[in-house]
Amino acid sequence: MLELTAEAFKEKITNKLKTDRGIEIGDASDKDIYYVIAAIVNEEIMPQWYDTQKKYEEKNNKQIFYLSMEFLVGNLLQSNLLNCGMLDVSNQALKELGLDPENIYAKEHDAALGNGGLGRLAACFLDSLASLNYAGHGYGIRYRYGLFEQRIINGNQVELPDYWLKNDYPWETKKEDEAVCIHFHGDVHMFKKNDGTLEFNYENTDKVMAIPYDIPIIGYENKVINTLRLWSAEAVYDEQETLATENNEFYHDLDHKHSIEQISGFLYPDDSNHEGKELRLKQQYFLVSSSIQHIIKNFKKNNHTSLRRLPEKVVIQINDTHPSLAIPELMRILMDEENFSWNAAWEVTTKVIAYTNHTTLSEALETWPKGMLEHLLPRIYMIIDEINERFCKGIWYDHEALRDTIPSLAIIADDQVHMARLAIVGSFSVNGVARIHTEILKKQEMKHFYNLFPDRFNNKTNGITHRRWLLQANPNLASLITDVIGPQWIKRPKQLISLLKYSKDSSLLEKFDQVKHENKKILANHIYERTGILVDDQSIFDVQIKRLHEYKRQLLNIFHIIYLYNELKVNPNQDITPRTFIFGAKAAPSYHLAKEVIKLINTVASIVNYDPDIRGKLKVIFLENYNVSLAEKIIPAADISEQISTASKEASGTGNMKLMMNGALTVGTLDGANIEINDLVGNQNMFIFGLTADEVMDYYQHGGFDATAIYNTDDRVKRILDQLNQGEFGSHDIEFKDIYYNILYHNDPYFVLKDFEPYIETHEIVERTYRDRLTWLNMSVTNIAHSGKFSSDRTIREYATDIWKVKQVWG
Ligand code: NBY
Repeated sequence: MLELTAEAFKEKITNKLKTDRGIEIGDASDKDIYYVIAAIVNEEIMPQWYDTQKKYEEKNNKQIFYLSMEFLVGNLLQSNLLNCGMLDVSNQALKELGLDPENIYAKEHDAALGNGGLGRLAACFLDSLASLNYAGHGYGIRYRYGLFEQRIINGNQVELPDYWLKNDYPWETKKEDEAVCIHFHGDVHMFKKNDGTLEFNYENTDKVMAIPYDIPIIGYENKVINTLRLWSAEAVYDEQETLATENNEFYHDLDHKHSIEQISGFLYPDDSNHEGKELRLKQQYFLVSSSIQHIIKNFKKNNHTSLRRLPEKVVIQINDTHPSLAIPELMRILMDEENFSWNAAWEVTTKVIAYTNHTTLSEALETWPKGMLEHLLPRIYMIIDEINERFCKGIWYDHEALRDTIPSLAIIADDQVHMARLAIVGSFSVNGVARIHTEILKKQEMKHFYNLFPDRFNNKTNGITHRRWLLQANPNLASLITDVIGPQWIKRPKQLISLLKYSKDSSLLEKFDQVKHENKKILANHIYERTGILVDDQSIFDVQIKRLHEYKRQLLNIFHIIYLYNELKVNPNQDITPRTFIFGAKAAPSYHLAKEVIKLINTVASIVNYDPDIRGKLKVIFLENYNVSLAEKIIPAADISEQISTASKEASGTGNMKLMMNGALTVGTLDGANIEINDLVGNQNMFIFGLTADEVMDYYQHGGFDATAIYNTDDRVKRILDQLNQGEFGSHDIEFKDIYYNILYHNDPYFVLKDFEPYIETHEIVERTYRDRLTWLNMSVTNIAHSGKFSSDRTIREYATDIWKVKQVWG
């Protein structure tokens, strides 16, 4: 396909418009063009998709199944074009047709089937798996509604449903023939068989069909096409006869159908606060049961041997505990359907399942009320109960020293089922997502488990696909890099390190500066189109884009802005480099304090942006509906990357990696992967401030610090908090009192005041450094040079070698 010319591509577009949509190019809308280009891609890859699957079957190597409740894939047309080698020709053809490629690609509705980092990580991993030609597939849920669309109305977040399937989604293929049946509720009967073993039957279950929709995952220029399989819930139709009966029953059936379809109805919009909602538990079991049934069916089709050999052919990585019912579900199938003994089933299960942990925040650790699980999934509950019993007995008899800790290790305790404990006990690998995070798991949160199973624990520092986040999102930077060091970095991102040789070459640094400036102009235009606000493209673009959470401390950022504003009001002639603060953040709909912070950012923006006294030196932009597509626009234009979580709280972060790779400099705490960025680039190439994780944990152990003392001694802090409390930033004086109270009366649980001073001081250094253009550009290029380590290709290779024990399939 590489030899396809723009001329030929144009011809394909015009022909397809006629044959697929019955129109001439002159009458085609951008959407029509979008659909025909997607069709051209599909035509190219469908045979490759088939060939890849055939090869996998022939080779019959071990395959990886990545189970995740979330895949935040975003837009696919552009990355699909890129990966199958047609992006340049498509861009050129569209331009020759007088069309703007950006506009065409933007016609796709982002698939937002995820909340944040965890979901986007899953999508980056799929891209790397295919690009490195590993036989690895994703299994998820085809939510009819993705993550809500955010509108800002009067400064407040308002949530709208994201009906992303409103128009045809060109990337999915429904595979009705491969549907499987899932059972909920019902009665479990136990029989003793002649050989003395037990048999379990279930009756009166509620049945739900899981229909798969497959999405191709295209490897980069290697003709490998893997699969993302998303399951959709449908009612089971043996109901033909009931449909003809009385009206009431008909409506009852419709109700029933509707409630079943709800299982894949929407994505839960919480990224950190586990809520024990039954529908979510149904979703989890729905994903797990349909995926495992399919995996086993496939194994049987390709291997005429015992399922005891499943671990030779299958590894299942569970993305957090959300799919941890995979453990009892695999046990159930092996024992109840395949006649395995408990021990034989356990042996297989614990060799197949591997678990990734993404958080140590206690409020995010999943537990389910035991009664709820027992009612919804009676047989699964029995199995968990037995896993628990055997596990606890094992500790009691084999680890006397740990007897006292049993209540904190038991899978079922306090009438709750603790999913992380289940996941650790039932898997062969437990990994954290950055070095510090894994160390905290081992030494603190999961230390007793670590003592029991030291070999299970390992670290896999996260990564991002450099194809989407550099090659596609920042084509000008990518081609400048290629001009300087050649194109090898695209397949071997670690080779970005060769840029270091040039990081002091001032004429080259100028070119990097020009690219950044071009990107800033593009973003400034976009901001103007979306908000009507003019931002100065010569100002420092200071960016914080991520979910809104107290621990991520957007509040610290806005306090800094208020501080700068207060200073400028006193001294409008202050000689500062103008700054544009850019935010993108969604808050969980029920997270009151997070929504207050969004309101505060927007309120401060509405004051600062229109205050003539400060002469445009500060601008605050909150871009609504932050999503993957918007990230692709903001990241290439960022000068500063705000990674300012309370140390120990951010497991890894991945936005930090994307921004670094695009030449932004990090202002950050020693948390998550910031530490590993710092190891590479050194203190002289980033702006580190604030408490360390050890200090934070020390404070927690000793009851925190005295927030009021800081309020009483630091005038800058006092002024800001009083402004909030006295309604200076609001039409009603109650507006920001909750933030005020949370800091002063709940003792500032995320250490905003404690880190305020070092943060302000660090930003003063940032500003001085920014003025020293060559130093700044040298730092920026140094960051890009070291960013290759954070390609998800490196991460996936590590998973493949250390956890999955799989090799690349060919090539
Ligand atoms: O996973 C994030 C971590 O906060 C971040 O530090 C890390 O880089 C990233 C990838 O490892 N966690 C995250 O995004 N979590 C969620 O989105 C999430 C979603 C749902 C639920 C919990 C967490 N839930 O309980 O429903």
